[in-house]
Amino acid sequence: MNRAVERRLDVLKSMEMGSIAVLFSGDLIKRSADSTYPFSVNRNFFYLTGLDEDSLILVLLKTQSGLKEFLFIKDDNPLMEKWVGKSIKSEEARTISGITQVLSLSAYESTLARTIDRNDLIHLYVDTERDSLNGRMMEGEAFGRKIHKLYPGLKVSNLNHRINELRCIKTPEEIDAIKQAIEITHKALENALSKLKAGRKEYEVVADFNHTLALENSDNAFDTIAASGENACTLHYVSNQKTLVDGELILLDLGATYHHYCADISRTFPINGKFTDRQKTFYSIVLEAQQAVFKAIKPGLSLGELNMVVKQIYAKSCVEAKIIEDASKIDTVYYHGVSHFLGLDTHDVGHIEGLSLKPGMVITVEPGLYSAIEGIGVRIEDDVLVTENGCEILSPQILKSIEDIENFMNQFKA
Ligand SMILES: [Mn+2]
Repeated sequence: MNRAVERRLDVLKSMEMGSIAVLFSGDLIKRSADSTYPFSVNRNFFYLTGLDEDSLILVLLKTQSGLKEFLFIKDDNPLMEKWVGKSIKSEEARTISGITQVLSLSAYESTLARTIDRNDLIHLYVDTERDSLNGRMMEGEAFGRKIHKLYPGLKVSNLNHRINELRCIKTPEEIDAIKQAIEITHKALENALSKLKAGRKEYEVVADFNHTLALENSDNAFDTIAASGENACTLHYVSNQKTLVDGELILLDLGATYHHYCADISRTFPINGKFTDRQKTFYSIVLEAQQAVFKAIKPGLSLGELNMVVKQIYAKSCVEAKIIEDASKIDTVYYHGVSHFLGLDTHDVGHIEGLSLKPGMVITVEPGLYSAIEGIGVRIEDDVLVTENGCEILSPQILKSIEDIENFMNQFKA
């Protein structure tokens, strides 16, 4: 069965009897004059339909007479077709989503009003989330407020949590898509690395990475971080303006996408192709921490517990290497978590209170070590699938050992 069909059935099962859910793919957002920002589909909508187009609406209905699904798509517009091309047609939308009832957007408001009236509904579900109380309202929330005013008896609830729970566990197809994204990242990273040398700019490294992505018809999963020297101590450094200096390291945190699924990889390379002893010390400690986390991962653990594994290693190794004076100073050289979920979003859904690792979850493992005093920052990040007994590393092909990195870079030395 089409995965999107299964997912909608899961959502419908979780809905109360006498309820309707309305979800939006999202609109084109105006940038300036007649230009808009590139369209980015609402990931939950995409997850439930497989459709990637603006202005689509999904309606799920659960009543005593059964479960129903409707999809509303844009009306044919011959003039717009001449300018921007065709929008999705019913047959295609039906095939991709598995929704049989595909209707025209112009019928949406009347269909919705009639559906609410005729079925004596008591629940409306929307999909919305908030980062702050004053943040911009999502379409789902605005819609929920509007309908609640028109139908005060209708109780409005949020489906976001339920959909996010589903998204946490990846299907084999999703894992495969993440692997594809990782492979594109691998190729692009090696292209960038083959041209890495002192005197070039951080943004040129990004350009080399993006060149391969463009050839693979892929996008950046997030703004690439190309942080050389002390810039690596700024976790999300994305200005990428500095000239690369002989003897310094460059930290690259980057990822490609494949069918909206993201890769998220970090590597740290010596700009001249050879690590100094001190750089090797930093690198080896981070690698040791990463290996320890790989070994620790199993169902039932929390991301917080994985982070403790890193700190335990650092408490010993960083003091021995005199990176910090004592273990109480760890937070000055390591100030982020070791893992986040990965999927349709780079920082994927799953940060749900009390949620522990389960087979089928995909997470990053990315310990880092950043000494502003020494001007050295190292981060090593791979993507892993949580399995029944442990984990499978999804990015094993990406250069990582000191030896492999130096050998690879040596080939390109003039
Ligand atoms: Mn990451």
